[in-house]
Amino acid sequence: MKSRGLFLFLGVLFLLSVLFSVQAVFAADSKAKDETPQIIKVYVANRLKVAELANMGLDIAEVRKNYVILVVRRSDVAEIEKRGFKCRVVNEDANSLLVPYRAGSLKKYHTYEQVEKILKDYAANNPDICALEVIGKSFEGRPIYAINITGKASGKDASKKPSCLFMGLHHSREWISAEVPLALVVELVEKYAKDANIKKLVDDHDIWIVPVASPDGLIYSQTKSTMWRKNRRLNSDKSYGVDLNRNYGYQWGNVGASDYPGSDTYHGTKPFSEFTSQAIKALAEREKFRTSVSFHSYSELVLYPFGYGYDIPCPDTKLLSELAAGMAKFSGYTPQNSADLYPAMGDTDDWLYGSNGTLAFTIELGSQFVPNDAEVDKICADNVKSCLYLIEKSGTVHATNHPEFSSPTQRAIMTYLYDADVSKGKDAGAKVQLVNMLNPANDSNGKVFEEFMNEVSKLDVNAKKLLAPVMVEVKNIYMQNIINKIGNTRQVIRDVEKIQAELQEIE
Ligand code: 0X9
Ligand code: ZN
Repeated sequence: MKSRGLFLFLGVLFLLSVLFSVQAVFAADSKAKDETPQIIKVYVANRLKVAELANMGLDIAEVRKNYVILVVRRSDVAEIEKRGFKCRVVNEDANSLLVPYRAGSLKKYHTYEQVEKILKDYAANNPDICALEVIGKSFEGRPIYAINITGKASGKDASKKPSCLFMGLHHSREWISAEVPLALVVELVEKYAKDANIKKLVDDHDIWIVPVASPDGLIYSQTKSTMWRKNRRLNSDKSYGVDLNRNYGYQWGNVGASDYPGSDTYHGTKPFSEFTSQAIKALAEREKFRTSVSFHSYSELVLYPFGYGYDIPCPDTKLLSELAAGMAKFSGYTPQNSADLYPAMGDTDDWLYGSNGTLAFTIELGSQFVPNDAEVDKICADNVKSCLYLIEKSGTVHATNHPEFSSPTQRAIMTYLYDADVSKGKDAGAKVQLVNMLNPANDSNGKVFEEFMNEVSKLDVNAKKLLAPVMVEVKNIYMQNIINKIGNTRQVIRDVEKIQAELQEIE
């Protein structure tokens, strides 16, 4: 009797455990389905609707006149519909789009290891014009390579030549974005000895090329999850990845970017939290690039800054749009302002341009994330021509705020004016920086003050109004110095009078 009871008990236990595990399998299955990236079409009436989607932290692949294409999880669809958008699923399993790669087609695409070997071979075989540098390591510890191509034979000092930067693969699934910079390396090195035009471009410019900014991302997309966008950082909530094109430090924030680690546009814990953006930052601050291109896919666009908000005032808009149009001629792409695609904070170009005076562009290659083999050569050839055009232009044009053509004071004023105008001074950093520069404790001979007042005198009344709080603060510091008998009192009084005169003019 006792043993029958025991059997019954064990039997029930067994049945229960089977039931639970079946349920667990179903739960895991539907969770996996929820996580499967889908491609959806969402209808939009105007650009504010596009911005609304971007602000939800969604991954926008394509923007058309009255609809956008998004890569989303199933759970996102309900959220989008709740806000009144009309959605249509285009593809239930976006990863299936790239199945051909595993099946052996898409042979045109290089793996990270192949890119690494090509760069090493070129550097080893062409030491007169190539040098390979490891500019950083990825989260999983892989080298991030930059190849520097410049003709040392010409005898010119490379540090004085106009420098240009070309980058690929900030986003994992955008494989074509590594192919174009790689094709540029091949073009420059292979034709150096045969083509007088190429020789001149290489001799006269300091060219830097980073074909794979996110090695872990490329490997993960090619071997595990083809639609993966972000890098492979393990976030604190156990989710993976930071969107590298939201992690740069000029106007870093949550417009068109997300605070939520699971989002496809997660901007990271702070500006430059990622090894890739840190590596590009260090390289850019050292090399002071005049021009740059960051390749992405897709949409056949040549984008130019600013991208963090609509209609941001920018002193170089005309030059940027002319250069974008010049590049686009070779590919038939559309030149346009970045934010007009959708506003997004923390991209590579805004930082390169805003903080470094680099005329920075994003080229969205092709008309799908991974174009077919048959399209690759033409995309590369056309866009290599755009790069050659930009390299040539780098010697003759420059951004207003490029460090070789502007002083720290001019740049601090410019940064402050943008900030005061756009974020209405919410971010006090630029103001603190400017006031500090003008503080006699840091400006003992008054040179910064002199230059500052000279710049102020050239500005229009609106800009002067924006600068008034800085002038008032500096005036107060000077008054304190007079009271405390710090510095040359007569000179300080004269300076206070100068500020007073400007302030009166504004009133
Ligand atoms: O969203 C991005 O990072 C880029 N597009 S992609 O489909 N390759 O992801 C475009 C960034 C353009 N910059 C801004 N809109 N600020
Ligand atoms: Zn991209």
